[in-house]
Amino acid sequence: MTALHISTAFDSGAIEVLECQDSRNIRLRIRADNAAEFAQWFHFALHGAAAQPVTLHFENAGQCAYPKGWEGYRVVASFDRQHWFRIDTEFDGSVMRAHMVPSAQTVYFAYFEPYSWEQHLDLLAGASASDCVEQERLGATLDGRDLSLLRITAPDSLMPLAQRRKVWLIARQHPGETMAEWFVEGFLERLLDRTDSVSRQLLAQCVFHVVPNMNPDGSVRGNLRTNAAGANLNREWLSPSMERSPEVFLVREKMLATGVDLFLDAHGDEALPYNFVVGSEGTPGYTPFIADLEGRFKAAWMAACPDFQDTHHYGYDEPGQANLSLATNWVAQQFNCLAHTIEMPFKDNADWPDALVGWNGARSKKLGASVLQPLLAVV
Ligand code: GEM
Ligand code: ZN
Repeated sequence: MTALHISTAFDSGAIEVLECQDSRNIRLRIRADNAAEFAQWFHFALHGAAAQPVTLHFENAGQCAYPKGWEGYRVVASFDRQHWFRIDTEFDGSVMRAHMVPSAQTVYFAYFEPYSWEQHLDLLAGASASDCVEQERLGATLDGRDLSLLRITAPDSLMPLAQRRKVWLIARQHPGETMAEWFVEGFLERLLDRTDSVSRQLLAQCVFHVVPNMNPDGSVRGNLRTNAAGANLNREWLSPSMERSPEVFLVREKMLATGVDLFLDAHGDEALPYNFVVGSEGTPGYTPFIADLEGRFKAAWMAACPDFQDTHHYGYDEPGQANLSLATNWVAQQFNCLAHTIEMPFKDNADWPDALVGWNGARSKKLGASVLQPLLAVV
């Protein structure tokens, strides 16, 4: 019998091991972000447990950032790091326990299907092969990684560039919300599909600015919610700085240069098992025109994709009460445009559950591809 061992020495690897001798009693703690208190993300490999009954005890689950995120949640596992599935999991309010009998000596576990830095670089490189795409390095993150933007439009469209709608899509301000970058992968695959007439019309009428990963350092470090300096990027939009939040500083500067007609910010939600959006109803500049656009956008998305719904969501900010340090609110106020935060579930879509995988990367990709339809409805 080989000894059990847990490894985290890989992209977004994160867990604290208290005890790993008895496969039934593997005692773990979810560790906090490197420079902030948020704890929820985990990703690790277990070696040596083939054919043994494994129980993982996440002993501090009740003290994590979003304890309600563990209610009805199932841990994600994989043998080949390509196909991820859900395993039996229960949460007693304090400890979360997950059970499986691995069929192989090595098995990976994660909070959600990971999206690695190498996958990110491949996504940028693959998209850049299109003659509709220009890749632009906006600058460096605090750990020295490239912050990259894709500018996408039809080079041969008859519509003058100045008349085309400027559509911005950013994702993964919160690095543990990996579904956001899966969403962008699906969005780009469809947008660059020359056989898709929705895509061709959008590329003729719009200039897209896409940031697939707003938080490279937090992603690689295995943080849930913050960058290398401990900044929650979605609270930095009023006064970003190169010292604490260069990711927001650089993207905001680019937006001010290009202008914004429509903004989407892709996220994941720990507790609500649904796909939904958050609008900018609480901003001072909110108008009936924007409210009408929001309604048309959501109606068109529901018509295009049953995985999207507008019944279960965060509720609405009171008029004038929006926190303008959030991307969606700052952009809506600054550019008087349609702006939405998109939320996907860490759990599953309760309207259309999938017992084997729950919500996952492939379904996030499909949702990302489907958003082209409501974009066409409003641009
Ligand atoms: C959320 S956006 C929160 C918006 N809430 C309301 N009530 N307008 C955040 O940053 O907290 C996005 C996310 O993390 O998923
Ligand atoms: Zn988020």
